[in-house]
Amino acid sequence: MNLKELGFDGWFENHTRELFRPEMKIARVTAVDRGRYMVTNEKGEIPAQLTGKFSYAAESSEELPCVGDWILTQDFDSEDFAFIHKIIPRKSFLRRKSPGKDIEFQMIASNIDIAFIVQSCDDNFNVRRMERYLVMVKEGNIEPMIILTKTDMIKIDILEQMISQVWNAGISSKIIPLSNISGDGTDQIRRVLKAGKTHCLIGSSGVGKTTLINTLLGRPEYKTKPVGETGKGKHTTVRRQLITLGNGAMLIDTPGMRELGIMSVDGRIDDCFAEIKRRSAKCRFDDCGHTNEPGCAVLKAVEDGELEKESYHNYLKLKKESEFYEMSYTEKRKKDKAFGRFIHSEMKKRGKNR
Ligand SMILES: Nc1nc2c(ncn2[C@@H]2O[C@H](COP(=O)(O)OP(=O)(O)OP(=O)(O)O)[C@@H](O)[C@H]2O)c(=O)[nH]1
Ligand SMILES: [Mg+2]
Ligand SMILES: [Zn+2]
Repeated sequence: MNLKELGFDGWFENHTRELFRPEMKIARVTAVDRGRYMVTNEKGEIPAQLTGKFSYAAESSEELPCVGDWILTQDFDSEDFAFIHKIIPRKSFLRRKSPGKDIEFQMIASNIDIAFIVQSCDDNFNVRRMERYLVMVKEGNIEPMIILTKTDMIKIDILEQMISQVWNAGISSKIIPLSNISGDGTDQIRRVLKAGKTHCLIGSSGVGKTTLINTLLGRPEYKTKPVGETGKGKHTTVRRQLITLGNGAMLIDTPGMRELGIMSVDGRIDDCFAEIKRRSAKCRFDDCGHTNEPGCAVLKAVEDGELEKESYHNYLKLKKESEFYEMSYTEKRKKDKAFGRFIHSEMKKRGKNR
C-alpha cells in the first residue's frame, strides 16, 4: 500500500518537509490500545512505541499520537518494530474534554474527512446529544453526516418523525437511515465512502458501529455485542483502529462514548447552530449573547416560534459549559507554561554551575 492510498496528500507533504530527516520513515497510526501503537508504512503494519524523549516532552494527552495521525518513525534493529519520533501536524481532529474533572483535551482520532454521528432508532435517539456531537465534529474541521441505525425496529412513520425532529433543530447534515439486519441504507453509505479518504464512526455504545463495519466488509471480522445482551454501559469495542475497506476507503471504529464534554477553544459553537448564527446577524449589538439583550433577533425568533426553543436552550447550555471549561483550560495552560519556563531556567542555571 502506498502512502497516497493511505491518505497522504499534498497538505501533509508540505507539513512534513521541515520535520523530515533521511533516517526517518513516514507512517500512519492505525491502532491505539492503551499506550500501544500499530503503525502502517509502505511495507505494512508493524507495532511501534514512543521514544523516551517523546513521552517525556508530551505535556498533555493531546500531544500523544492518536489513530489517524501521520508520524515520523525510525526502525528499531530490523524493520518489524519502530520508534515514533514526531507527529506530523493534524489536518483535522476529533477531541473531547477528558472525562471527569480534568481540564484537558483527549484526542479520539485525527485526519478525518467525514465523521458519521451514529444514533440508533430507540431510546438512544436524542437531538440534543446530536448537537453536542456536531459541535465536536465541526470544531475539528470535519464534515459531519448522521446515521440512524436499527430502522428495522420501528415503523416508517416513526422514522420520518425522527428525521423531521433533526431538521426542525436546524441540522442540515446528510441523514442516512440504516438497518444492519435488512441491509437497507448500506448502499447509500457505500456511495459516501471514497478510496483514499478517512471516515470515522462515533456514537454511544451499542448503536451498531462495529456491526456496520462487519456489514461493509461482508464478514463478521470484528467483535460486536451479542444479540439480546443488555448490560448497558459495557463497551464492546475497546480499541480505536483504522480499517481499510475493499474499495480503498478507510474507516475508524471507536468505542462508544459515555461522556462528551464540550470545550470549544475559540468559541466556534455558533458555527454549529446555523440558524442561530444566521439570525444573530440582525441583533442590535455585535457581541449579543442572545439571552436578554434588547434588539436580539435570536430571542425574537424564539418568541415568534421560528426557532426551536429546545435547540436554543441547548445552544446556551453548550456555550456556557464550554466557556466554563475554556476559562479553566486557558488558566491551566498558562500555569503549565510558566512551570515549564521555570524548569528550563533552573536546568540552565544548574548546567552553568557545574
Ligand atoms: N435490530 C438491529 N440490531 C442491530 C443493528 N445494528 C446493530 N445491532 C445490534 O446492536 C448490538 C450492538 O452492536 P455493536 O456493533 O456491537 O455496537 P457498537 O456501536 O460497536 O458498540 P460499542 O463497541 O460498545 O461502542 C449488537 O447486538 C448488534 O447485533 C440494526 O441495524 N438493527
Ligand atoms: Mg463497537
Ligand atoms: Zn442576539
